[in-house]
Amino acid sequence: MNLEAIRNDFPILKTQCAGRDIVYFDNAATTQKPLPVLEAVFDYSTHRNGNPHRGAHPFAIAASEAYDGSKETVRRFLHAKSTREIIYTRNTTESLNLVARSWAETHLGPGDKILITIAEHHSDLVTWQRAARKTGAVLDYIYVDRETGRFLPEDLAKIDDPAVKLLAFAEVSNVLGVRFDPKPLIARAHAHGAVVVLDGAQSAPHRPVDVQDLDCDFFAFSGHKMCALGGIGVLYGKEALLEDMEPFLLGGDMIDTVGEQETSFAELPAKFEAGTQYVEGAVSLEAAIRYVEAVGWDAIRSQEEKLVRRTLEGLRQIPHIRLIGPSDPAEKEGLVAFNVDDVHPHDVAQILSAEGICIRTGHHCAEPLHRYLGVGASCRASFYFYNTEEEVDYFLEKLKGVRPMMGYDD
Ligand code: 7TS
Repeated sequence: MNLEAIRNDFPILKTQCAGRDIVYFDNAATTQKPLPVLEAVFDYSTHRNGNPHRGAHPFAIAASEAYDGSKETVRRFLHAKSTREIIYTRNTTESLNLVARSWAETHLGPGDKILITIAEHHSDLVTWQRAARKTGAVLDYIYVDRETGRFLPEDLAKIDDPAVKLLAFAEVSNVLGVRFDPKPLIARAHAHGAVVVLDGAQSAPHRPVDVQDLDCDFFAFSGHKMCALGGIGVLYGKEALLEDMEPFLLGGDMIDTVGEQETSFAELPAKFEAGTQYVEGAVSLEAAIRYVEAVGWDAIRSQEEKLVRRTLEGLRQIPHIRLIGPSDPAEKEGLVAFNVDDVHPHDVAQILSAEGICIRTGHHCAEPLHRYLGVGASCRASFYFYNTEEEVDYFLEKLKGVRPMMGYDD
């Protein structure tokens, strides 16, 4: 991997801050966009912009081709059977809401259980709370070991309960950094016919996905976390399930025929894509997938592993650092959350920000997990393939200065 050439594709990384190139370690929140992605959108907007699936003029046709063509790239990226199974949404959150509204709220009832984990992002948690409340189903949790971040084995047995009709979890936790191998859990849930929803927000940008091999029923991810523009996300769903679901949004482009009282819906995937589609987002996602694939999954993985290893080794040598989740680099996927004793995470972030380092603080939309771990908030450094070991060293050096700056002398 030619890191210098890659970084040249991301002009934003050259932003000057505190006398140097900015250090962007907030990639789990959103990644930066490379020139080929921005150029693809510019090219579409300057030469081909139209409203897809409407009209016979050249721009409407070009827009339809751009939109539908990008779906084929996403299908290939996910290894889905058909583009009928690929629905564009705004982001992971909307994808999960679609499943909650259009599947869970119409297929579950009293006596049923929804099983999620304590490590979920709010978008994979609050959604199921409402589905449970509306249907009378019970929402239950798989808890994690506070040291290793791994699911408690005794809680995994909950999956085998035939009352569990829906299992939802994130493949990679945005706080613990742990990857939960989804395949065995999916097989276990399928043994009694439960539907499995995978939140791929933190996994799809970093490792190849094969929804057929995983055999998950739904898979959600966000384009903006993998170099695409904000506002484009994906929901993959097995065709038979999607066929059996009511659309979540109603309006133009998702209909077959409309009468005064009754409407029949369009075929998949249009049934779930009401209104004028976000073609610019679709174009950006296609370009982003091509970009990330050209960098290569092995290169991405090895760069992120290097960065995580160096960070964890460095943190170990700084007194008063408390890691969130496992400390073994082999157990971490591209992000490290931590706290500095006696210093509020917001102060840590502000001190680092003044040095040109962007990290995230707060509960990272995982409030129940933070409460379970007994911490109010945490700091998080999250990496992507364009980050460097030099940036990690700079971050560690500045982090060392945080407690002294707050008046502690050890
Ligand atoms: N699921 C996980 C595991 C996430 O990390 C996030 C976003 C989402 C779902 C929601 O994604 P969205 O694109 O719909 O917002 N996580 C974060 C984060 O960790 N910091 O900012 C957003």
